[in-house]
Amino acid sequence: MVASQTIAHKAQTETPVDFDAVIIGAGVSGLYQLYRLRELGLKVRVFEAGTGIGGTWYWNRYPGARFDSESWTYGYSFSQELLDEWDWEEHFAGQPETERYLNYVADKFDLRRDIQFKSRVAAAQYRENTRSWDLTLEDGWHCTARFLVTAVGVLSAATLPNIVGVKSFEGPSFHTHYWPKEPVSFVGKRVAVIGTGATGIQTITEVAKTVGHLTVFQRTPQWAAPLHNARITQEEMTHIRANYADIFARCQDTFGCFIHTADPRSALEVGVQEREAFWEKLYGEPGFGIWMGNFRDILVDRQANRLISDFIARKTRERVRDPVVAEKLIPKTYGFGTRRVPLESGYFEVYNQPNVELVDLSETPIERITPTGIKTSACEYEFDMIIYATGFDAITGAFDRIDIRGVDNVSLKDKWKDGPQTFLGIMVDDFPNMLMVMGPHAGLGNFPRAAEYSADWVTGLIRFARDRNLTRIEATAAGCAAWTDHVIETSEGLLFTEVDSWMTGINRNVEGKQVRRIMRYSGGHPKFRERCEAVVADGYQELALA
Ligand code: N01
Repeated sequence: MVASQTIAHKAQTETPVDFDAVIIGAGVSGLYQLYRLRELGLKVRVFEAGTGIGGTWYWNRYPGARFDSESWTYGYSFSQELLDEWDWEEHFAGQPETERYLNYVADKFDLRRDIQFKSRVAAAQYRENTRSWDLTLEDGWHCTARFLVTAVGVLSAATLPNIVGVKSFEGPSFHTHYWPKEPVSFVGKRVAVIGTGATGIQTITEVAKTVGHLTVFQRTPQWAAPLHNARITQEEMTHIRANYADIFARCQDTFGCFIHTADPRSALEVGVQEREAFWEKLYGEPGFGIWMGNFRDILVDRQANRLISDFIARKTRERVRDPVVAEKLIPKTYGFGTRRVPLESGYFEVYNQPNVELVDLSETPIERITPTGIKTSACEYEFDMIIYATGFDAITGAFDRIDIRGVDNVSLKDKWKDGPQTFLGIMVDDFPNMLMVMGPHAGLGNFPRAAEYSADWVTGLIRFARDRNLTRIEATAAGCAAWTDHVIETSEGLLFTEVDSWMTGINRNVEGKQVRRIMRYSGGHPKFRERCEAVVADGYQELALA
């Protein structure tokens, strides 16, 4: 009986598939995943909604877009040749430079020939009889693949605000994520920006340089700190290149794969003068040191968090001339670092400009968007342009937008309606042969560092299956439950879990995303890798393989 079942199944799995693997997304993780799976000799197709390479760095071409990770920690580490060839221009590269870099990578490794652009995946259905996935694109195009690898990004499902009349404005309006490729001029224009997250802060700072008049609509202020970007000199690049091995090794050792390591001291155990001097130093240094390289307890201990919050508040007050405006810009409902800290380049000084106005929506909420502008509870504003920097349906949003169905037609969106359940953030029970690169419950941080690891792990598993003629890989329900519990456990005691933000799954513009959920692994990347390696060392026995 068992033998004949096996033979019958073999025949079914011999039904030809169009591709060994389909990857959704040609961003940082999708490109690298393609490179790796091709190395295995697999027939791979990448579906990409955009017309070009880059994912995040293809779409987010809004003014001022740049990353907050040091460029030289952000590039791929897998190819010595690539490291030798590519010179970063800035310590924190802007969107054009990063997009150029990813295009360079795609060309160097001849990746484009397996990428199908303008191809948004609308549905993916697992077929048990063939142990494969049926993929349908938005335009109805259809194909089959043994493995479905999602590389859809963490912040890729942009959301407009759920404000009445949002479509009624008659002038140009843009969501920052869908910024046009053509230059947009703000000169002499009355421009509104809604949203003051990391994107809003970058946009506002850049728009303010040339705008006629800028009005910023702020619902929640942000704790932001200086980026201190600079160009990279030839000598610096030579030094960076000589030290790449150390740089990447150091990133591997840190919690979020950044170059910054937490200081082992408690903020409460050092004297006031020493603490202030340390914070002054961090505030004056480039990058995320103030967040990731700070005393070990600022993100877990309320008193330590209060102290660093007071320090940053003082800095903000020093930089904003009008004390009333300064107070509006200082968060009062959550502490420093419990939301993702935006790094800024002159953001607070923007509010010293006579042509910039801050509207605090907690005092005067927006009632509607009108054909000519924005109406708050206090007055009606007229604008030539509205910019929505209103963020994303983060982490699970890009999955929700695809109708993904597994065994017995179970819908992934339904399965995750109360929060994601995964095994290692890579697999989900009931969804055999679906592998997620940087899915929910993966650790966040310096994205390419974590994505490279994730794609390597996925590649290892596919190689293992291929070498043993296994055609069905699935996480067990028990494995998913245990990992999900562990992810929740690792978040306990971290102050960020008490705060509404995209990191806790909140998006007030999206139905069903109003309740905080644990969306990411908070045990740090070294521990994450340790757990993943244990699964490999054990011959993947924790998975159901057939
Ligand atoms: O999105 P956000 P983002 N009415 O969700 C407001 C990464 N990133 O695109 O806070 C009025 O942070 C909303 O208000 P509130 C980075 O990880 C990286 O800015 O919900 N306002 C908030 O102010 C970042 O954290 C980099 O009360 C509304 C803003 O819109 C992540 O992307 C650069 C509203 C959304 O902020 C997301 O950042 C940029 C409404 N109806 C971004 N709806 C680099 O390193 C929303 N808001 C590179």
